[in-house]
Parts: sequence; structure tokens; C-alpha cells
Amino acid sequence: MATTGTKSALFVCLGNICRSPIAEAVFRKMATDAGVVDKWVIDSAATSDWNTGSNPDARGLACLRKHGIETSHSARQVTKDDFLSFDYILCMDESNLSELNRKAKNVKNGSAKIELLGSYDPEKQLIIQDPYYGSDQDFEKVYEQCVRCCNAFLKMNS
Ligand code: WE7
Repeated sequence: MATTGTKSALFVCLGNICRSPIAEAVFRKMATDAGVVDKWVIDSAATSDWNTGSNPDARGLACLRKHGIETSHSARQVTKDDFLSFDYILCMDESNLSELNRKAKNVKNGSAKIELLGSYDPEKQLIIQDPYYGSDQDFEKVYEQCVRCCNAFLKMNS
């Protein structure tokens, strides 16, 4: 359980190597720049166990680095405990959302708010598409969406 006064957000996608590590790193950078990172528990995870232990996709790392952000994340799958300990579980697409809601049903007293990260987008792009079979430009688009959404999400929580 999060310590009193802290808030927590878990970013989730299919494999925890493309979209959710970008969202996690963007949000941590924003919270750091805003001087509130100590008030947050921030992590990311996958709905699947396919990539467990893998580092983020090289294209995602290059995209983040281009914007002055570093990350060292190792992919992990969402656990039952995540549904108890996180305030927010923010995912990328409808498939992530239905998978998380399905998993949440097996957790008694789970209190995490499960939402699409895109629901915070002031430009109303609800879905953050999987860039796995995409181009560098698709990663850049994911990054821009994460920036807009994380900024709005952080503002709402300050
Ligand atoms: C992805 C992926 C992504 C697709 N990251 N993988 Cl080969 C596979 C099968 C089950 C789970 C995972 Cl995670 C993976 C590897 C990792 N972002 N996106 N696969 C993907 C995209 C479009 C159509 C089908 C798949 C599996």
C-alpha cells in the first residue's frame, strides 16, 4: 500500500517494452521537473508475460533520448497486488483495458482506477496505438500523446 500522502500510477500496455515504458519515463520526468516526484510511486507493466525481463524497445529508448529522457526499466507483468496498491492503472488501448478489467475481477477489494491514459488527452486522441510493427514516427506519436496525457494527469492530481 502506498504511504500516506503519496499517489501512485502504473502505466500498462501489451508487452511493457514500447508504450508503457515511454509513458512511465515521461511521467517521471514531468513529476521530477515539477518537484513532486517524491510524492509519487511510478511504474509500468504488461498485460502479457511475453517480454518479462526485457529492456524497452531500442526505438523507444532512442525517442526518449532525443527528448532528453533516460530510462532503465525491465519488463514485468501486472500482478494481483498492483490492483490493490496502485491508485491509477493507466493503459493504452481497448485491448489493454478489457484485459485489465478481466484480471481485476479476480482480485478481491482491488481499488485501482483502471483507465485509458488517452482519456486525459486535451486533443482527445483516446487510443495510444501499438508502435511495435511501426516506424520511428509512430514512436514519436506515442511520445507526444504521452506528454499531453501525463501533463493533464499530473495537473489533475496537484
Ligand atoms: C508485441 C507487441 C508489442 C504485438 N510488444 N510484442 Cl509477439 C507477442 C505475442 C504476445 C505478446 C507479446 Cl507482448 C508479443 C510481442 C511485444 N508492442 N505488439 N506483439 C502485436 C502487434 C500486432 C498484432 C499482434 C501482435 C502480437
